[in-house]
Amino acid sequence: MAVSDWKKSVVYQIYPKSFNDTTGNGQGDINGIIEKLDYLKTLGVDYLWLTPVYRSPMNDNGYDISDYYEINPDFGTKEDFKRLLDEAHARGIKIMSDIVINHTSTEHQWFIESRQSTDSKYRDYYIWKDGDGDQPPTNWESKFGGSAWQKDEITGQYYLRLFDVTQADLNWENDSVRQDIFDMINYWIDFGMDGFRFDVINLISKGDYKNSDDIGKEFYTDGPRVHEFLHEMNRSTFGDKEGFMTVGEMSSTTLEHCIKYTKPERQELNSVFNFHHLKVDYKDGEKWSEQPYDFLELKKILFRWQVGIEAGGGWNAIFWCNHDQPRVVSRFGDDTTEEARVRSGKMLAIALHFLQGTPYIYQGEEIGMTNLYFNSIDRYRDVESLNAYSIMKERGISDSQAIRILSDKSRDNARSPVQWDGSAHAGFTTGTPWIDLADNYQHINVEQALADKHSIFYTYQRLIELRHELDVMTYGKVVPLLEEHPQLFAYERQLDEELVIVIANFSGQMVEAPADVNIDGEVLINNYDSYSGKFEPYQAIAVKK
Ligand code: TEU
Repeated sequence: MAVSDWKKSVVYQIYPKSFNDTTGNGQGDINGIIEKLDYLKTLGVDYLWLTPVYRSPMNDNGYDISDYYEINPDFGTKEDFKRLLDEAHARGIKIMSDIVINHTSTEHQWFIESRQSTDSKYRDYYIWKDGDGDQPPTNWESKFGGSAWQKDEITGQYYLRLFDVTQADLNWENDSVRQDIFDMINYWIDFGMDGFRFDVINLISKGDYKNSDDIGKEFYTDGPRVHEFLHEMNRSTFGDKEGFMTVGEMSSTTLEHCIKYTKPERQELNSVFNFHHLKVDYKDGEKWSEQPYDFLELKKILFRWQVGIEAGGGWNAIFWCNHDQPRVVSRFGDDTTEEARVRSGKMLAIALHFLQGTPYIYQGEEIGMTNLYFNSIDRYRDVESLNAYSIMKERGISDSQAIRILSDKSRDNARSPVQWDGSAHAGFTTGTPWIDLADNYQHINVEQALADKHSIFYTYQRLIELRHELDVMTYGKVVPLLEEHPQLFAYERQLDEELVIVIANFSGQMVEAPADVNIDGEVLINNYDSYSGKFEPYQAIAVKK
């Protein structure tokens, strides 16, 4: 059942390169997505978000765009994309595309012209500065490691690149840059898109270019003109399109800013991703560390955002996984036995999907795909992981420790091919996949999941149905429960007379039911057949009072 209210929708994220290959070249393509639309319809999702499929040298797998108006031939053609839209729409599924406008590839025509001379018409499309003596203009660091400034030999100036050296930051202060971007967005709206995901959109407004005590974040995160720029973008592009879905990816943002980004009357965006809850396994803020996750901190952060966004009149996106994150069942669940994987996979789904905001499911999450446990650096493909590996080695971390850290944290964990069946390469390709698969595809795959009515897949399917049916899941107030409990994650949703209670045991042990929580009522979902009065390992239950 498709829903007309965007707030009741559930989004499924597709990483096309790893979704389904129809040509045998080892990389997924747009036709591969079309082939699986019936599967996605069975799951019941309302929107698909595709990570970038535009022309790109693929140094950052498409987040380095060299032509916003063309489709990367590795993925197919514009006609294929048009057919995807039509075929999806015929099934009541809408499509969101990814808009990457903080930076372009250095192979984009604007940058090629920009770097030629300080007089180029496009010079001011990017951020060029003189060095400080023989040092870069400031001490800012790239999010992918190294200085955030790259010296260019042609003019001797440096350009800013917050990500890879081949991803140059655009200069949003320039009116022509904004106009060209808005024209491009309007082109894709006219093409038939139903929504957009905006990449690192809270980094577009740079403030002062000064040395930082940190890596520079404070000068460009939620920068001085960001709300003005987003409002202008909204007014110049999608703002008046009824039901158009927009989500902004916000790097290191704050609750206060996210309320502003999403409060409808401010006319900026519909919803936001923030990542604070996914840093609970960073040691002192360092991603590339070995650190068990902090459960109490996870709850604290999620609830702070749940309650805060609602009180401020904003809107959240809720998610465990995306193409930049390790697999959640390996991270906050337990993939060490088949029983634990299935139980904890379902538990994580239930714990998340009753929260407030728009739920996102990342490809493969619905069948409980796991991390990859690659044992050598040659198996990694991701630019961030490869840079992190070199930096760890330079810092004297041993090879085995660096590999252990990557196997927990690398973005490649999310980027291996979707496991469709137990045949060669999990049915993803007839050729050689661009990245290795997890070894477990013979028993963890879509074919198996569909055949087993107790699989994780059917938990996701049921959760989507419930969200469509029960207003309380969308509009209910969130009331955190048992905030200090070391194993249970619990909350209520309340809407008028309706009350739903959700309790999830994040541990692999039996947990006594706390005296102050009563879960009598109509069981909406339970990942065990019954409830004994105690919570079984990874048990999760939602009841309606
Ligand atoms: O990611 C934004 C971002 O900040 C990432 O660096 C993320 O925090 C990191 O991968 C986690 O360690 C977006 C895209 O989702 C990502 O795939 C791109 O590489 C990045 O922007 C640059 O476009």
